[in-house]
Amino acid sequence: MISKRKFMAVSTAIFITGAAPGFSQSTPSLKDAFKKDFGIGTALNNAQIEERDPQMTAFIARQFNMATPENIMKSALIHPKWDTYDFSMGDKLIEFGKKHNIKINGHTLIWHSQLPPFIRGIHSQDSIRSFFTDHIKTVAGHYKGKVFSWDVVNEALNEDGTLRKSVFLQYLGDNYITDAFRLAQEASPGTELYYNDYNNEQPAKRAGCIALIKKVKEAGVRIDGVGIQGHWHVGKLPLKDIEESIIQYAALGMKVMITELDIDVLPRNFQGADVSQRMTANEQSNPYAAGLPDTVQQQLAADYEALFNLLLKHKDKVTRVTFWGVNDGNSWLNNWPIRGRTNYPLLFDRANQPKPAFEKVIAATK
Ligand code: 9MR
Repeated sequence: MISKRKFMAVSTAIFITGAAPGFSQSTPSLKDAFKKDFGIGTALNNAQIEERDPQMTAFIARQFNMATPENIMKSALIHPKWDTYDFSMGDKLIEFGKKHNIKINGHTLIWHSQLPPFIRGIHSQDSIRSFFTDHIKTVAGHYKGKVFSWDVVNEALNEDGTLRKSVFLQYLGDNYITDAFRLAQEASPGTELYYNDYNNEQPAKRAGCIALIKKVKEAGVRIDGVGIQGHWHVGKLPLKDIEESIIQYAALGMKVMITELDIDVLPRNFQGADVSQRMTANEQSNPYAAGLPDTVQQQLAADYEALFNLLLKHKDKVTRVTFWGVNDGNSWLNNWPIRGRTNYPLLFDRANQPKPAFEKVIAATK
């Protein structure tokens, strides 16, 4: 018989090598470790929502208590034609959430990107207004009482804090954000309503975000929280800006969330997550295809540790931290801003084994 001490030694060795099959059974659970602090979420892709791999399903259910659909609720997919909505995948996600005790954050009602193709043929204010109103009423109405929260408006700001010249701003004017929150509230009164963006921890964009929140509130319309997406780069986490933003957003009565967390380890010449921005591949652009060097692995772990220490310091204001993908293999950063690279931005490797960053994040709770 194996003694308890020996068992601990063996499992610690396995933890370090991360090689044992089935090891995930003894991996600590993020959602449990942070139970008293904030919710722990992940983005889910189609295969995960459809439970194509039972081990993946069990892993998700063990690690996370909140989830955001990575793509399936975006307007291009859920509202493919003027009069046609497709709720099939979204409904599966709701079932997934119920079955595994995972709260769903709807993503997203109003976004300038991933719009249905028919929008390009519309050039009248009335038609854009009808699309906007029907879309919010129908989608938020369909998921009334089923999603915990909505990212009502996503990425409406430019880097300098001004409003992005989206189709909505162009045709509906600068009250469209307030209108979106009002419509969402009417269609789904019990649901938390958020504004979500990347780089909105940066001072200029943060100021724009604060102005946006104030404008909605001053119109007497409900807004419950703000999502800082958190697409950051290894060795360059803007911790001071993040802290300042948490404090300032919370001072407006907002719940603060990190909604799409990942830490890019590959070369990049700009910050943020504008999906229309791309880079051209060259010989240096995919340096870690054969594995992540230990120095970068340790830097990634140190970044995650510092970030979670900061988030725990402000756990009275931070309500959720959502990773943008379950494991490194799922991450959009393998294909953006250059397709087909090998990135390592999350806490679990391609086999769902915990990385050193995971250990640091769990240790931060102790
Ligand atoms: O991760 C998503 C990726 O699969 C899509 O191709 C991409 C295209 O729109 O959107 C990604 O998710 C984005 C999120 O919806 C909003 N913030 C930035 C995210 C990363 O681009």
